[in-house]
Amino acid sequence: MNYVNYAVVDGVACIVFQNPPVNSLGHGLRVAILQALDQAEAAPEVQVVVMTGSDRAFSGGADITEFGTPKAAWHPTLRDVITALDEYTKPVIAAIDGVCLGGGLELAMAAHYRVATERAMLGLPEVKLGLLPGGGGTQRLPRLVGLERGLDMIVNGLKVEAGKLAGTLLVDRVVDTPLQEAAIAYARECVSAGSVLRRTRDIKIAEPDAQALLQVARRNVAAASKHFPAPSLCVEAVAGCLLPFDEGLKQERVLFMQLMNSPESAALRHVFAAERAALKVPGITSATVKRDIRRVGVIGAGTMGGGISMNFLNAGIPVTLLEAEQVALERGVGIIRRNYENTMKKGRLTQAQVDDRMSLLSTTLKYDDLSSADLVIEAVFEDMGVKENVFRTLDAVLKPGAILATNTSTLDVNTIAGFVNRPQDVVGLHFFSPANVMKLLEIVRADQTSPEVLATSLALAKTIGKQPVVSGVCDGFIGNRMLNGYRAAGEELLLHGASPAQIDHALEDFGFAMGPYRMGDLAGLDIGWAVRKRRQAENPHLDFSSVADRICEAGRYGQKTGAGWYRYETGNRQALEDPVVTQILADYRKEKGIEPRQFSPKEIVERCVFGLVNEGAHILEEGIALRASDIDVVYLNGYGFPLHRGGPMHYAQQLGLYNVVRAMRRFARQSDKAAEFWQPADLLVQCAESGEALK
Ligand code: T1G
Repeated sequence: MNYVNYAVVDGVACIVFQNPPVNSLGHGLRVAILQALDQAEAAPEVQVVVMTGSDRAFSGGADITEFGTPKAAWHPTLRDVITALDEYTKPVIAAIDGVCLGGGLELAMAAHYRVATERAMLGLPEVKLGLLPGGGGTQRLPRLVGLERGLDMIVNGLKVEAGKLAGTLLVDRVVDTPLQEAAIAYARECVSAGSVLRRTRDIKIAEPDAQALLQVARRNVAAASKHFPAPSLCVEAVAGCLLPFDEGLKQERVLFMQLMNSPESAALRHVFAAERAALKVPGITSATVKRDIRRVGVIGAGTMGGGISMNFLNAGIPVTLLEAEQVALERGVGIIRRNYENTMKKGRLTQAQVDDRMSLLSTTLKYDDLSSADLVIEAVFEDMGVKENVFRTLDAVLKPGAILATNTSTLDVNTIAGFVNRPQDVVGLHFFSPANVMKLLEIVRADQTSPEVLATSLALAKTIGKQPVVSGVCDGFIGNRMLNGYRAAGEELLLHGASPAQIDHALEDFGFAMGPYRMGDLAGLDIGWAVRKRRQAENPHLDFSSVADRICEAGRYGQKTGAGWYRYETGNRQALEDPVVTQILADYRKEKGIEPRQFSPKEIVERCVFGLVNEGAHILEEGIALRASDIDVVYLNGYGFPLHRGGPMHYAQQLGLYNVVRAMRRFARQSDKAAEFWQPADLLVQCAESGEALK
């Protein structure tokens, strides 16, 4: 593969990177760049060099897929190429369009001058991968944009438009496209002006109050980055700017390697790859036809219907919202408007934007008004009879090729598809409440869902800013089904002696934003109670009883009733431990003949997380999820699993599946009725014994 295109035009050597899609600086491209630089330096006719990429990317940085493999250290490393630029004897200009990130910007900063298009995006986002710029970025960026701005960009991983960097030494000139022509013209100017080789490393940090700036940064960053070491180490690396340049580089290198080997960076790099892998679905290729979604219908103007509608209005897609009664429609539209106005009050929307979005919303009581919709999503009551009515009516009025989507979270999408004469156009689009905020979108592929409908749903997810994960059909799809495993593990802990507060504290220290019992009190315990009662009625031979029933039977539904697993003082949402609950649990254990015991926070976390992991392994075995990392994407984006842990399946593999299986077998020995609950999934046992990773 030709990683660069090299050409000399009137004394200007042009090196164009050719490593699509984003010119990531893998070994092949690094070799090619260095060879081209050497060739230009040795050519007497070359007076100046221009380096550039594509209009999409100067470079997206070091090749993330090389991390953790020998390739990352193959020479020439990125640092070798940058050192060569430092020692270069002819002017080098970096011509930037598209993204110029991470190692890509570090490469550009080692050039003597930089020109960029207005729209180019420059930044050092390594901190978002749990890293810090490891190619001299912590030493060069502050020299080019100033210490304070450099710190801010590095610690926060900011991407900044080149237009906003004009006037700094980072962007010597903002030019129009075609970029290469402008860059060559600029190069010629440099030559005729006899421009010096302005080496970034020779620029001095000018801020007299540098130490004070760093001290403030240390305090602010430490307070804001509880589970992540990278931001603080970014500050320490930048502090190296006050040392001689090569000393600063050495310090940067030590800190970079420390982060590269950290579990937090492994987790963040896993998530970066996982969120992109989730878009890859067998049978769907770039050739799969995607339908245009220009008009959307939403049925049900309740909380979910309103939130779902907002996603499309935000993307500029008109929505027709349908309800059975006018009063419900007006209430739903009012909620949507109030949501926008609240966002406007926070300064994140202008009045004009609110008006534009509301102007795209129309309402109706008649299904016929949906006949021109390209996609209709129902968010009506979770009852199969109601869904049947809706789908049979939609089947009668929608145009051929329209997509019929259900937002159901518990019902069988294959059954729903069976109500219509076009099951190939039926798909589940499971949004998470609040639907206009939560990023996760479970796309439920029913048996007859066509590849076109699936490909269209995946593309639509990206259009409305959602993170899609494709799920097969089962009770609870991926996320809610795993939640059952998590809850069952918690229930067993309560039964055997743990308190709601002990469980919540252990899981919140692990990194969950909220433990399951504070969460239950917030969401309302009566919702789960109703589902258990429905399931018990549908399956009398099974036991859906829960200690939570006793809490609900006492009229304790959570914050909404002032008491649930905890008690709440009027006007205060602080969860306070309640002796009434302690007594309910003690009575329940006595009834069950269970002698309560102590549980350490470590065992609480293991039981709840391994309960998740085991259910996840079953989901993988059954082909409901396409890959283990999809399960992580679901749990990180929809259920608050701590990001620095990388997701339940990644975390389990970091611990060692052998150790996970061994712990589960210990729990099974200690358990009674739930012994089958702790039976490790076959897939887990296979991987534990073979040492293979979950795929
Ligand atoms: N390395 C390898 N592959 C990359 C990549 C990278 N840096 N960036 C993107 N890709 C792949 C991505 O996986 C996907 O692959 C395809 O390109 C399109 O990406 C030493 C150590 C650049 C803004 O953190 O933020 O430099 O799915 O779907 O929405 O200091 O990708 O097609 O197979 O995201 O247009 C620092 C990470 C690295 C930038 C493009 N750089 N990338 O967004 O497309 S560490 C980053 C992004 C580093 C040095 C350090 C985005 C993007 P596939 P995409 P996009």
